[in-house]
Amino acid sequence: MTRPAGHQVATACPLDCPDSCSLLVSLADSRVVALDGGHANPVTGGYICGKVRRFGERMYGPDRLLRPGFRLGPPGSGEFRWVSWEEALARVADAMREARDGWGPESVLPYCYGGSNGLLTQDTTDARLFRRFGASRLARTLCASTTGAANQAIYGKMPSVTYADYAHAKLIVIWGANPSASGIHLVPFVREAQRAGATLVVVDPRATPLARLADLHLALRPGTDVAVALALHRHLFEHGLADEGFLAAHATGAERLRARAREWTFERAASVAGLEPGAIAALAGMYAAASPAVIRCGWGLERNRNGGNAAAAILALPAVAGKFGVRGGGYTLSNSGSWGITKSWIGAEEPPTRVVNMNHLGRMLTGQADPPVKVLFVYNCNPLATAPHQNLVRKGLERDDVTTIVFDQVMTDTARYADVVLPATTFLEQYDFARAYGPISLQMVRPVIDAVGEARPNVDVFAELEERLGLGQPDDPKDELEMMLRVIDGLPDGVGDALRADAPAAPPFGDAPIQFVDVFPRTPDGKIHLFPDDLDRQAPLGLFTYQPDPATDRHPLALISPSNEKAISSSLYELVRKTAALTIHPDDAHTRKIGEGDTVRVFNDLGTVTCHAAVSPVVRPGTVSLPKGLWGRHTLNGSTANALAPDTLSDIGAGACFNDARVQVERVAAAAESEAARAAEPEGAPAAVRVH
Ligand SMILES: Nc1nc2c(c(=O)[nH]1)N[C@H]1C(S)=C(S)[C@@H](COP(=O)(O)OP(=O)(O)OC[C@H]3O[C@@H](n4cnc5c(=O)[nH]c(N)nc54)[C@H](O)[C@@H]3O)O[C@H]1N2
Ligand SMILES: Nc1nc2c(c(=O)[nH]1)N[C@H]1C(S)=C(S)[C@@H](COP(=O)(O)OP(=O)(O)OC[C@H]3O[C@@H](n4cnc5c(=O)[nH]c(N)nc54)[C@H](O)[C@@H]3O)O[C@H]1N2
Ligand code: SF4
Ligand SMILES: [Mo]
Repeated sequence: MTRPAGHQVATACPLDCPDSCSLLVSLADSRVVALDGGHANPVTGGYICGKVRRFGERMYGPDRLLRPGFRLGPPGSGEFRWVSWEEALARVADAMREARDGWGPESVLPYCYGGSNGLLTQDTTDARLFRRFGASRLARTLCASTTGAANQAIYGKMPSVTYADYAHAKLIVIWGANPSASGIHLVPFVREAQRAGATLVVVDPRATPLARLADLHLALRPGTDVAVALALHRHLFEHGLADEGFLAAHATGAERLRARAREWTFERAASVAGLEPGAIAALAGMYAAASPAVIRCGWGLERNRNGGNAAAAILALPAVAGKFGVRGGGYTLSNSGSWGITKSWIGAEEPPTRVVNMNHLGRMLTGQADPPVKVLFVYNCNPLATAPHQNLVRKGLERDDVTTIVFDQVMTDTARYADVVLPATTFLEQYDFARAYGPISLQMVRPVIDAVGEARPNVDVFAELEERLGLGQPDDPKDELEMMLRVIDGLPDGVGDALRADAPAAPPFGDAPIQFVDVFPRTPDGKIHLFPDDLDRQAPLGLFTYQPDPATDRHPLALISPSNEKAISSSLYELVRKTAALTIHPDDAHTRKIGEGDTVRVFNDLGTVTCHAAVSPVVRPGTVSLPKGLWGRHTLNGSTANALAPDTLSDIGAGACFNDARVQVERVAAAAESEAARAAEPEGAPAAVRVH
């Protein structure tokens, strides 16, 4: 491989991806010219994804925010007058003060999510500022709230099987996850297990790359996983295949789970899920027989009305079937909790202010909130592209009596609506800590170049705002470096020492724990809770229940919007220039006279997306798919899947329901005409920012 001249610097990738790769960044003339995989985190194995290889294009690209700005044109215009940080922060502080004086501090709503998943760029000086100010609190529910609630209640988020141990499994079930896009370093271990004779099962409405390599693919209807999982439980319990000894010693609630599973015969589950009963029976037989057997529980299955029950029923399987206690046996969900990090470094108590579910941003901005939102402070997030009910969010962002601040690295769809934009550094220009949530690894992220333009790190900007608002305290860490040291001091014993010595840090149980050998449930009594009362109370119909498919004659198709290999949520999608396509099964396309490449209208009562069609049996009939994280520029009408996604909440954990949309699809123009439409589009992005 030829490498560009110059030298390489080691760092790590803190983006919201489970893998947290070790990186080697090649520099020439103090500019990033290439990114590649390192070996410090062994799972990285010297290679990284294609999208982060392109990170330099994002850093130096035309969408990069270089200076603070005040919006000139109407909301959404993206026209800004560039100002100094002094002017910008003075205006932000004034807006926050005015909101507090007129409406109370809860009229300020901070809004942040996965932008940078590191430990420094979120929940440090930002949290300190908003807590001391008394702003509204945000329930971070766009992702993992549903699976997280189930995992917390059942296992206390026990650390789970890490990637390398998949090589030891005899049966691998990939359930509602697509690691070929969303966590690529798992795939080689799955392949290694297959080569050693392991059986692979994929449960997914789409024929993902791994589904195509699987021994069994259950292409179920979205939102029906709970039915399939309960049918597996029924089989285990009714045929003497449940590990009664293990359950008696380590679990509570098995009888109540068994009672709820009783009605879920293979036939009933199959009719709900749109599968053959024999396919579910085949999985049941394989799962009961194989050990080590591991389930990779993903996040695709959580984003619907039944997502919490689905996650709970799936997570309960290894307990009931007795799959723990061996290397390569058990389950994998997020491993971010492995470290037991308490974020003691925030240095301010959380006030008892109102909690806003981030899925309800549109409602908060357009409804009768009391107090109303007067300042919306968006950072680490691009809600116009990533929150549900996009049209309501857009309407909210159009309000002229709210000061919207967007602190980001690039001119996102959301930033175009901001009154004030603030330019943020990327992970190649700032310190951070990259905490993996697939593998168990924690690494230092170092600035490898100076900040581009006038971009500044989150830690510094929030600390300065705190000073301006008179909320600073003498021993506060005031900048990135001070905060970084405070974070290192606040990490569990030994972890900080390893990071200081520039060594990979591991928790006391190592980076490849065996469940029920090295790690145990972190519930108060150390047991598995198969039927937590709290979950039973939360779920509208109770725990281990199924709420029927909401499809109607008007909107008969289920729309899902999973992650794809080109972006991390909406981040890096700006580098993609093509119009997006809706994937639709040939049967559904045929009845609608839709051909490959046609322009189609995808719609429901919440919105409409106009884009191209990709006719393919990759999705099951009755299900259509659009990528998650698209920008307005990727469709023909500026709306994305999020315009069709309801802002209803999942059954458990009040999580997002992106995969619970029901839509109709119509042909608008044939492929030839849509070619013409494509040609008429400006090449690349619309001129995003006009400089004055
Ligand atoms: N339709 C649909 N929508 C979805 C999903 C889905 O499945 N379908 N999935 C959801 C999921 S899983 C998630 S996690 C969310 C993610 O949704 P978001 O949290 O909105 O994540 P991103 O789209 O990556 O946007 C993050 C933004 O933060 C900025 N950023 C990154 N680092 C920093 C930093 O250090 N400082 C500052 N100030 N800004 C920074 C980036 O430039 C980027 O614009 O999207 C959800 N949206
Ligand atoms: N390249 C890339 N990597 C990413 C991300 C990204 O956007 N791009 N996002 C990151 C983030 S924030 C997250 S949370 C993770 C998410 O990573 P994953 O867990 O892989 O989640 P998704 O990609 O949302 O969906 C995974 C699969 O679930 C399927 N699915 C949809 N609905 C259902 C259902 O009802 N049941 C079942 N069984 N399957 C269903 C989809 O078809 C898809 O193949 O990936 C992270 N990694
Ligand atoms: S996005 Fe994921 S796969 Fe890509 S470099 Fe970052 S951690 Fe690695
Ligand atoms: Mo996510």
